[in-house]
Amino acid sequence: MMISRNRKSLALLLDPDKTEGPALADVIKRAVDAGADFIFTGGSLTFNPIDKLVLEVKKRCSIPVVLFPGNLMQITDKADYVILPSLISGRNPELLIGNHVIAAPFLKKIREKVIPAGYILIGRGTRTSVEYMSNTEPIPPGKPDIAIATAIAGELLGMKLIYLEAGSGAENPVPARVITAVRGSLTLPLIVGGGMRTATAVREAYMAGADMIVVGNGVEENCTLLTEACQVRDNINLKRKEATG
Ligand code: 1GP
Repeated sequence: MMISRNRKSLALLLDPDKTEGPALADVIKRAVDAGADFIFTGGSLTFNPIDKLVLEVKKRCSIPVVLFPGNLMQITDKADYVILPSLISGRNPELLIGNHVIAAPFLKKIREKVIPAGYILIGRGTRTSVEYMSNTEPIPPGKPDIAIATAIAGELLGMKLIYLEAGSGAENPVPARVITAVRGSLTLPLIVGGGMRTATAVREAYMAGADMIVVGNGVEENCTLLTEACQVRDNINLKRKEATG
């Protein structure tokens, strides 16, 4: 499994529509220098073939590439892993099962790469692209019980991880109390992303229980975020190792 509850990890999200040419080379170099564990690719819109970005990243570094498809146009067999998200916080049947049925014959050929994930949106201010494009309501941030019940349902349905999402570019990240509540109710690994722009936000999310953190927009806005986030990850992993002997 690409993600574990025993070790914190950090992923950089590359939006395929924003990243080309020298900017791509630069951000990949920063990811390598910082020691990012994974590079996620995917986004709300599709201007370029996702294969092109995946192959470009793989040409430039050995960081495992994880496909995180925003829609059916973003399916490829070139990534190392493919997250198959079901938007279980929403009630849009296409994002719960419809798109999965369409993609299934293709995904069957790369079955060993596919990781079914319960994808849970938490509302964090202004409506995000993922809320609008998915045509779903996020879970209100003040309702951790609903987030917990949704995550447990995902685990019982056989998902292999839960992804708590504030939405790319969200005004605020998922609140720490929601992360803690969800993590404590699960045996699955927990990914948290959306709206993390500072090392402090990354630390808070890890300390609250995130096993993997995904950063995207924050890396574009703050060129030291990737390095700082990886340092936070390493410090927590080191302390945990020392504590467990
Ligand atoms: C999106 O959680 C990720 O799935 C990243 O969000 O771009 O806000 O960091 P940001």
